Amino acid sequence: MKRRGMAAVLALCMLLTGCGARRPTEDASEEAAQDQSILLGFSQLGWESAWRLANSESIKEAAERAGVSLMYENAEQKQDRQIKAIRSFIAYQVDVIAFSPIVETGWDNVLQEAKDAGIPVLTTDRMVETGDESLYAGFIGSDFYTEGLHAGEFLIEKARRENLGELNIVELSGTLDSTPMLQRAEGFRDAIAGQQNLHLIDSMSGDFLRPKGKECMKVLLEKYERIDVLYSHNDAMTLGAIAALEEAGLKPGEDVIIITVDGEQAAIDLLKEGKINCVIECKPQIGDMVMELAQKLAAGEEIPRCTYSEEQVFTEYDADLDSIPPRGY
Ligand code: GZL
Ligand code: ZN
Repeated sequence: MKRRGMAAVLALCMLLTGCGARRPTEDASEEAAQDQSILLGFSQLGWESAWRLANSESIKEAAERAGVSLMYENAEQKQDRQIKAIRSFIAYQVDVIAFSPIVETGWDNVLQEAKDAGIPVLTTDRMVETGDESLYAGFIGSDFYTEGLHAGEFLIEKARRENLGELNIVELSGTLDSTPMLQRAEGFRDAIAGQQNLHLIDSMSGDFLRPKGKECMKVLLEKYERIDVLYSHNDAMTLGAIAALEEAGLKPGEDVIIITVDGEQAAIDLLKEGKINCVIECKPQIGDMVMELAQKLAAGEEIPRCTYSEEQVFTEYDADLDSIPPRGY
């Protein structure tokens, strides 16, 4: 394993001063064990939703389980703080860097610095847009485009089953320029493209935040005579939007069809109550896969360019909604 800067200096001091006299047998095995464990620098983008909190917990618990030493930084929704965190990981000479990029662009310089320092980088949950694919080793997370497709497919299915006519659709999108926002938008639009009766009349960004989801829904309700469908990029914004709908005297799930992504417990509960019509699962618990891939990278092994989570869709037409196990987030 690569010696870290500070750790190496400390070890040298101990050797020179003789302090921390080493008990050869015990320490040797500890030393060996220590050498097996890698040091992973992880930059988390923030704490904007229950999904994110569960994702953070998954990373920390998985590191514990895998015996991976974790340097964990939460950037609290600021890209420049993620860049600073990555720079500190480089200075500390971690074995691997993993991060969840809040937006897709603006990473080339710091990723080039990691590459120059010989530290492999894993993107988790969200992707980076870069002209130089060698700047990161691989991605682990969800296939957001397919999530968007599934949202559109559900709406087409519902319109067909219930013989619905013209439908006005509004979209609450996630953080602009983030992979889930870009791909959930594209997948949905591709799915409904050929349907003459489905009209996407507006899209506003609620930045994946519950209060902004409510604000945007209020604006949309004032702006349009009739809204038949809400497609929301995450459950946090959906919960805010439902509050706005009910304050306006509308019945979510009936007056307005609601399709949402993430699969938080709160959304599943509202699906059972008939206030949401479709919940597209997006798995936050990817920690174990992150650790497995990080250990491979630390050992100099290749990893797949893309590792996608297996995800499902829950709809009002499912026979056994009550059998959905607790979501854990
Ligand atoms: C998706 C993740 C998104 C969630 C939101 O993988 O990046 O960010 O859908 C979260 O809840 O804010
Ligand atoms: Zn599909």
